[in-house]
Amino acid sequence: MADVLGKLKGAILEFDEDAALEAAKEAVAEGVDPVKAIGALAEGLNELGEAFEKMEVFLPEIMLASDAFKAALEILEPELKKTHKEGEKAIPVVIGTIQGDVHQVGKDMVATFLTTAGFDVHDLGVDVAPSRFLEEAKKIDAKIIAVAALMSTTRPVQKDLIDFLEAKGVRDNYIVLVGGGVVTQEWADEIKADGYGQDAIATVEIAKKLLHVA
Ligand code: B12
Repeated sequence: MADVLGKLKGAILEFDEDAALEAAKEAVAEGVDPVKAIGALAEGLNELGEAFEKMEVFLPEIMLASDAFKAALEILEPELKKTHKEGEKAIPVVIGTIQGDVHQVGKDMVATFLTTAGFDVHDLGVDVAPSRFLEEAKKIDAKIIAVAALMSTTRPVQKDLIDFLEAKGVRDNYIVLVGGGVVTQEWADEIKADGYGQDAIATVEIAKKLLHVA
């Protein structure tokens, strides 16, 4: 198993979509835990992020690696969903990456894990305006609004969303969860978010805890 996990991570580090697809198929064939397999992909992308910071790799390579990640995730998702328990009432969640920010991969991972855990996830994609979050939340009668921000320039827009909900008099109708690379528990506390998810698994746990369904 360690070998397949290494291949998944390696494929991302080499921004090789074909290799990522092969490794994902191998992981499925070998019955590797999909959570571990997706974790290996994420580890690769985060390591590449560190290399990007040191200017050892550049944006085009990061884009290729993200595409490889998404392609492999598609293969692994059905395996993850097999662990989903039927019969639970699906709690509606709206998720998206905040306005000005096009980072998608981590938010997609969170959406996948929440879906697998039995939530009814409505993914608004990336670059989502605060008003759009509220519009969708009202439409589907969401219990949770989950908002990603990956950059220090877009993190403040998470606060704008909370302020917007407050101004509209609907703040208490929703559990607001924040996450993404630049987000911390301190930031979540500062902007009075209801919860912070450090990663996809932690987000599922905090969502269930706040809904008292854990
Ligand atoms: C991949 C990537 C890109 C890809 C995104 C492709 C895509 N479709 O997603 C591309 C190449 C497009 C890109 C573009 C840019 N990027 Co970029 N990118 C990254 C990189 C390398 C990895 C992010 C990633 O996917 N990580 C893997 C996932 C699995 O991890 P994650 O996102 O953190 O998600 C986990 C948790 O955070 C959490 N989580 C995530 N979302 C949510 C949501 C909720 C609700 C919750 C509870 C939890 C949660 O769970 C996830 C799973 O465990 C990061 C480096 C880094 N260290 O983050 C830079 C990084 C985020 N990018 C950065 C920058 C600056 C940019 C650009 C401005 C670059 C440029 N000069 O053009 C543009 C931004 C354009 C824009 N307007 O948004 C900076 C931000 C710096 C800062 N602090 O502000 C970073 C940190 C790199 C750096 N050190 O300089 N980028």
